[in-house]
Amino acid sequence: MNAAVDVFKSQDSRECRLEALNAWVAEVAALTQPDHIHWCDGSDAENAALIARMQADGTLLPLNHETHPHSWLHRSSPSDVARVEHLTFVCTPERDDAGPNNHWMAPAEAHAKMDALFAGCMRGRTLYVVPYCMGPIDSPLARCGVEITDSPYVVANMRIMTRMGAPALARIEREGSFVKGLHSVGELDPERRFIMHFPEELTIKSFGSGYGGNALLGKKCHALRIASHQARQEGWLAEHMLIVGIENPQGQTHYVAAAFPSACGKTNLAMLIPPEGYRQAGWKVWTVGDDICWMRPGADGRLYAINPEAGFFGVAPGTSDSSNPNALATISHHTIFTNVAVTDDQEPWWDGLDKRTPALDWQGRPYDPANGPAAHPNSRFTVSARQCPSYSPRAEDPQGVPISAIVFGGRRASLVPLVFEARDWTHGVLIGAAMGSETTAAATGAVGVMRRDPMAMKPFCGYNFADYFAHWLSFDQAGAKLPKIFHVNWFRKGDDGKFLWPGFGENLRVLEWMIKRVEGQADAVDTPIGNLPRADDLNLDGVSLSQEAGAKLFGFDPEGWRAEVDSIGAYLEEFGGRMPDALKEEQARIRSVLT
Ligand code: GTP
Ligand code: SPV
Ligand code: MN
Repeated sequence: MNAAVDVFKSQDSRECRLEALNAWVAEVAALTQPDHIHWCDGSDAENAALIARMQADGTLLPLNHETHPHSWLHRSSPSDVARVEHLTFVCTPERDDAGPNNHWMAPAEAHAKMDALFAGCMRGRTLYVVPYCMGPIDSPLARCGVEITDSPYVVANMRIMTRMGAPALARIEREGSFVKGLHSVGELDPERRFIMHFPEELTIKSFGSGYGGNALLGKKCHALRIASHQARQEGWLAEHMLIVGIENPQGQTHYVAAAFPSACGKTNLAMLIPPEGYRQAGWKVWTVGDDICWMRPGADGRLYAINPEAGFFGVAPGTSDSSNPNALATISHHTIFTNVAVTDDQEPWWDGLDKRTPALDWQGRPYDPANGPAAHPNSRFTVSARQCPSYSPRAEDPQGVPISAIVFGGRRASLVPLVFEARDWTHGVLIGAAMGSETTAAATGAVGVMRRDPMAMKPFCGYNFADYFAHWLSFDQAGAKLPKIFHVNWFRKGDDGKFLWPGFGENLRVLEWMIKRVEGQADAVDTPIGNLPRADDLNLDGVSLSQEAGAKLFGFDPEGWRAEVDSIGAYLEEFGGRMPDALKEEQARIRSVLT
């Protein structure tokens, strides 16, 4: 512990070469009144000292070091276990610029509210200055930020999730600009909790939560809400998408970016293990990213994508040797687990992992099924992407990877078939804009309620969705070689309430069809909602589907779709005159051929 204290105290007075950053740190310190200020360099020694500090005060609990070396359990406050969309605001000067898709507050009012919460909140605490880079440190697509936080847990997670420390600070000093994120756990009081974004000021203020997307400000706050605003100004896209490389037996790799809402299968698809027959034939799958994708057109007209993150903050429940062996291998060491259960020999455990019964639940109580699931449904692991066995050799390519296909998808128990293809870019943007999905435990609130979640960005778009759709449409220019756009639904259910499609590794069968469509080698049927495969356009060798399943997964129900397309039309209308005509016309065109 003494060593830990020394590491922190020795850096109390350190500053950087960028006056704007020194001035901001000084201003925040004057407001929050910390006992110490520590500039994070990201070193191993610093991390070891932080972990020692957190072990000493119980923030991190040791796990079984034989089965899970260098891994820890963190139990968050039971009222702080997910993103809080109702407390998340986009504070643009004009309300309409945030759009009906965001909660809005006037910037001056929001600053005053937040600064009142921050006043004196770090007394008795250390203020950590966390410089980070989103994206490979030498990538022109990467962008930097600095998070000020009083949570060592946040620092430890940011070190895994971003390129954190000295190299990021050096880039910030060189570039002179950075996104400012101010965070305090406060008292973890849900009544005194707000996540505020000021896109014009490239500023984030987050108070009262220590959890995931509320607190690791590089992730959803910077890399999506602020970055989507920057991307619109600068001509690129910041998306809630995984990036995966699919290598065919001929050794060609196509990269696919896929937007699914929170807890709808991004991490799983990014780490997919091919079914046995595919493995034998030579198919390989390469993980580039599992949650966020930044893309922009390259000189050849294609979209090039980077993963701005360096780690995975993945959903634990359901992760098993059969569903996602790559994830399980990734998290076998050097992992922080949050809100999982533990077995009697201190191994982390969650529902769906295996047949064992845990000793303690996520709150540290003796496990009792009457209290609900042992691990919180939104319990997570934080782990470096480099530990993933399928981590792509191109994952850190500063120029990014070329995207061949964009996939949208959600949890739709009924109506929506397994896969269909957009006719063209505008149709694809409409398909993304019309995405619907049942809500999950990744955010507080009711679970299983169908809502529109365009491009999986409902909680994350930092500006008016109507302008966002217009921005998407603007990529369709002369010379552009845009990816094909598809929609998938792994979550269609039968009359018995069970999933009809086996999912997980078997999803490669659907990806293969997409890639063949991109290459012009697979057939589809032209329907009003897009191009649908027949069951025999997919390789289904070794999959047994009932007749009901086949009919629902590959069928198209005109009556159901008429109602759906009407509902999409009504949704577009909610944005009034700002909604691009091209999308409204596309909706009307589809509706007209559905009669
Ligand atoms: P966030 O990190 O919240 O953005 O989530 P995510 O989109 O990465 O979701 P993830 O891959 O962690 O999956 C969430 C849940 O969906 C887990 O319980 C998975 O087991 C389940 N899931 C993922 N893929 C499939 C699939 O193909 N079929 C079915 N039935 N379930 C799936
Ligand atoms: C999500 O909710 O989409 C996540 C987890 O990836 S969080 O970091 O909390 O946003
Ligand atoms: Mn996510």
